[in-house]
Amino acid sequence: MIEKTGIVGVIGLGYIGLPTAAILADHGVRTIGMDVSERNVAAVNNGEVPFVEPGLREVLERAVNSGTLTATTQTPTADAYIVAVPTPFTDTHSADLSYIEAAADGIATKLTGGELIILESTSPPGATEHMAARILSARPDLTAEDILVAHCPERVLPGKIMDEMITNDRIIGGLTRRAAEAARDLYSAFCTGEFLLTDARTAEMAKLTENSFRDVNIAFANELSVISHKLGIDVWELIELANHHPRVNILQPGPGVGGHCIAVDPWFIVDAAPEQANLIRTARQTNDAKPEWVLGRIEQALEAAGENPTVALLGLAFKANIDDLRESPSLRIAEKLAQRAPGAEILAVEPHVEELPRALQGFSNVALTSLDAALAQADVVVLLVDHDDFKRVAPEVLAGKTVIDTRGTWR
Ligand code: SAJ
Repeated sequence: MIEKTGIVGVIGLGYIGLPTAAILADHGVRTIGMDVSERNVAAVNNGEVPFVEPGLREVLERAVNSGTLTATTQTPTADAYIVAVPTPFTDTHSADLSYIEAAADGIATKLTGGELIILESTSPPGATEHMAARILSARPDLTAEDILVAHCPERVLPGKIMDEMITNDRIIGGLTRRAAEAARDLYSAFCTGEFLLTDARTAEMAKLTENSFRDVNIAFANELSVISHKLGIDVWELIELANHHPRVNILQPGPGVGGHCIAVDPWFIVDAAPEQANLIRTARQTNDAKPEWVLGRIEQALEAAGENPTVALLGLAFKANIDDLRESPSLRIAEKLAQRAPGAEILAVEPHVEELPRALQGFSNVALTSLDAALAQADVVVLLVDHDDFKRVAPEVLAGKTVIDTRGTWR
């Protein structure tokens, strides 16, 4: 990277881009964040975080107040760019690279030669090469040697981003060795983890592999839970026992897999190698089928409960102790139940949201209630998310009710 402006441009100020920009700036690097949303940009310039992430606000405020971080809706002129935009998947489960392409088009207009461009967005194999080719096709005056391009996938856990972004090891995949080294030098401004240099395709695949590993392991646990239910075995005891083996470490079953990472990323591998990725595809299908299996159990319980039963659904978020509803299996279960059981009164309990999520609005049989109110009225209680608030429910409160505990929280 050639030093001209001393500025790093972070493209996309979402769950990853904003913490990255704030941490870089907080470590003294002059940073300009770019986002297409004027509202987000205005919030950031006021030191406000447009989503929930512990510890981010303090760092952002410090960076904005010291003047090292500003936000804009225009691609800035910079020595280095970090692209952290969404890579959603299409209806056919292939990656939608349009946000990366838009970022590349914006960056291309600003280059003078010697810049470092890092793709952080989770991407299918080949996306970094695609981004570089797109930039160069917009700038025929530049050659591949004039820009340094690398893929450095983010691997931070929502809820722990501010710690993990600094302490996690970083995989750095350069299109060239020189690009990987330049990216390593940039991250060394704040990252205390180990730097693992490789090529861009391997780095892309490493990130997808980590999330697929988890998805396959959860699918195994979910399949075990369905088998155990059929055989009258407590799956949580079963897994606990098996995990005493020194080389066995099975994850936990649940109502399905949610969020924008583990429920999405394995499909990028399937899309890249459809003939070969059979286990990974089957794991995705197994986890995606779990909400329907839980629904079947709830429907059976409601039938047994008689006329106009009341059911409490505890938790709508995609996992414990967060407010994130993206790809949430619990929300999907609530929505389908609202459609399929119009005679039942559904009491949804989600302590981390203020109002009924949009997907559930418009159903006259669904209300958002407190935990106590739901437990007082329900004939059937379904635990969908293992929020700490739910762990404290006393067994006496559940006596006489049909309980479906999809997380093994009340065992
Ligand atoms: N889940 C289970 N059983 C388990 C563990 C998780 O059913 O034993 C479910 C959760 O309830 C949730 C889903 O899986 O619905 C995903 O939750 P998670 O905590 O496993 O992961 P995410 O999606 O919050 O974050 C993952 C992390 N990846 C890995 O741990 C390999 C994180 O480090 C990544 O940075 C993130 O994906 C990402 O952005 O890709």
